[in-house]
Amino acid sequence: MIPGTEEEIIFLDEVDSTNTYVRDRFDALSDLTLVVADRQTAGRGRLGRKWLSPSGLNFYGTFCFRNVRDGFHAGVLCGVALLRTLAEATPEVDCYLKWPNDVYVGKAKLAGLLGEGVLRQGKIAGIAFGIGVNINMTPEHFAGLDQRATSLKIASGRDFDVVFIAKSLAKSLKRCYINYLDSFDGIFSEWRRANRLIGRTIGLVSADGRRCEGIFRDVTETGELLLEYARPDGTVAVEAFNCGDVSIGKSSI
Ligand code: BT5
Repeated sequence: MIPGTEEEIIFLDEVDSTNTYVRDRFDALSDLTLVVADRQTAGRGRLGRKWLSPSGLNFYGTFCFRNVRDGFHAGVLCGVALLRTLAEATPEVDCYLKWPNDVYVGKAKLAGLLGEGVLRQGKIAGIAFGIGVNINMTPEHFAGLDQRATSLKIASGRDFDVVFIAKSLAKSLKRCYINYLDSFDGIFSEWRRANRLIGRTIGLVSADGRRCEGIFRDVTETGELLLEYARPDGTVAVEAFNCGDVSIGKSSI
């Protein structure tokens, strides 16, 4: 898609996963197309986890990226576009990014993002970047979930139009993308500032299952989390992690 033209959005009633839809039809989709579904029968998170995707309540959508540098850049674009959309729709709700790609309100998860590479002839041809935002869910919908979650409705006491949010997000993403074509720095700075846990004590479970607690020092320009922690011998280490699950320290938020 050429920046400046109308955003392309495909609305589906039901799909297994909008990420799968974009990956399967990648060759036929133009750049920055957004695929949105009313419900997903196999919505997924990272590492094979499930994403609750009931009908008529939430936003489930995936952007097709053909020309970004990598999944991290796509994540920065989607994270900033989503935060700008949320700030416009609900200025009273204080949202922030939790590394690598979640959106939180206080200590509860409002949205999750999932980027997946699309391979052609063994090479990454593009990125399918999925976003799930809890919009009109109520606390009963989260019963049984293994972590705290929230929705725009719970956080604000109001109902929202999911299609309106989808259209705003597509517009917002396009604006971010135009900035991105100019330079990555501005959009990266905005993304970094939104990572509110920087400077605070966090727990981290790394991809290989190691558990560390320490201070979240910063994010690098390639998306790694820099964690400062004490080794068993008392010396201090600063290590870069490129994936993992962050938990919020008791007094961090
Ligand atoms: C994520 O994974 O947070 C990425 C979620 C991406 C979902 C979108 S929806 C559109 C697109 N199509 C897909 O199939 N996926 C994407 P992760 O960090 O692994 O978090 C998953 C965990 O979040 C689960 O194990 C639950 O604990 C929790 N969870 C599941 N559903 C939730 C929901 N609706 N709201 C909040 N937390 C949820």
